[in-house]
Amino acid sequence: MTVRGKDRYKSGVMSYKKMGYWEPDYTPKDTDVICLFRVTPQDGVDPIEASAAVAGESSTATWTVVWTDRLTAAEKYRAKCYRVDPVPGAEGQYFAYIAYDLDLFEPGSISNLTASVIGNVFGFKPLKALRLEDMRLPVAYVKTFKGPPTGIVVERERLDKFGRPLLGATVKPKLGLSGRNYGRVVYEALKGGLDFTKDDENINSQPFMHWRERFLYCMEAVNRAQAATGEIKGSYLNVTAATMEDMYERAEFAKELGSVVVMIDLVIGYTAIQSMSNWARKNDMILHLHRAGHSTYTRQRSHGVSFRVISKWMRLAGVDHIHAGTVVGKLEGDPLTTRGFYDICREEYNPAQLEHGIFFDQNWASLNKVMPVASGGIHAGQMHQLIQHLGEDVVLQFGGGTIGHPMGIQAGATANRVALEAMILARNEGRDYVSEGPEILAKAAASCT
Ligand code: CAP
Ligand code: MG
Repeated sequence: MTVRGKDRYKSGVMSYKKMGYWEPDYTPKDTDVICLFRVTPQDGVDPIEASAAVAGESSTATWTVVWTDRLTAAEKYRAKCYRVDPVPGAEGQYFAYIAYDLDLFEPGSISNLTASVIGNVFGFKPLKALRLEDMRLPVAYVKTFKGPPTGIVVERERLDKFGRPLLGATVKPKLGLSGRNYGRVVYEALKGGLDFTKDDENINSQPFMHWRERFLYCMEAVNRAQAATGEIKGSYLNVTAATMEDMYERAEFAKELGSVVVMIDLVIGYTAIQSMSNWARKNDMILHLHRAGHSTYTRQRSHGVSFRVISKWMRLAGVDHIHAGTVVGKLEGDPLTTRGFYDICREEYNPAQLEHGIFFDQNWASLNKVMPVASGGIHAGQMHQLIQHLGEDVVLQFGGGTIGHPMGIQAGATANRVALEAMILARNEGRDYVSEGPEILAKAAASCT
């Protein structure tokens, strides 16, 4: 009888356990990369066999034993699943801990890392679903990456802005404005009190506004707003394009015009992100990353990749800003899990902290810190909650919440700045700014009219 597909794993004809990918006595070395997967095996498939299969297929194995295994140090190169626990409260799901020897990965390459750990396992037949929940990156591996080119400390120094979150706005509507009208939005928002304006994820070079027009009008607006306010201002110029050559050309032009920041979208891919990070480092530029597309694989609880893992990859790859959620606002996000994302961006060391979704201690080995960015349906009326949940080292970005203000764009920007400063003052005075928030905001609003 021929045993096919997932039945091979049920029947024991095929066993990754027997091939050596299940090692319950293994103690991970300090230099091992560790992945925590949430495994949902097909009905009837042994969870340990399913987890061993993930270890096998994400390292050295294929569906059958091959003669050439004997020509390698197979023992060392096999990933080792060393622990499988049922997920509390989620029937049929298991947490599988898998350790990978450091030599399985090219130093300093997110593309290489991901081609292994999320390479082919997500479509594997014996699994109903698979999610990469967290990773422990050993210091030896962290040290092979350059990390954020600027970092939070130097960004604040360059901008001369301290002691409060930074404020931004995404220009709206996302698409359709001409260069001149786009520049007007940028000027009003910056003059009204914001630190940054931002191109949206999908604005590149369209017939209604080519990229050079956008850059020229934005930088004219930045320069005028700087002159009018005496503050340093920036506009994230999105250099996302079809090719690296185009992206470099756009980034060079942004630099020539005096911009302090350029922006890329996550959809450009890991290699492109690392290349742009190198460019930003050489050119003293802040690199803003918009996480466009992430929810296609981060949102489902049982399948895909957690955003905490993407945040770790992006700190290694080297971005200075990353969109990391808001808790309040129009997009989904739980306060404790979001806090975990922010901790990954901003701490030197993350202790394992299950309530924030962090499973492993993580030493960042002095890599610069990433400034998290909150955006998505937020507005000045939530300022107390935003500071409570997201802290001080964050960019709060109000697109609709600036440009949709009933009294105009400049008034919207001023409302955000006044609300922020009132709340920071209350916090610094030791007041309970969260419970007094609405009252503080009402007084601040009255002072504007
Ligand atoms: C926000 C936004 C941002 C998302 C990104 C939008 O606009 O411009 O791209 O917030 O989400 O297109 O929805 P508003 P995230 O400020 O007007 O809501 O930061 O979660 O990646
Ligand atoms: Mg957007």
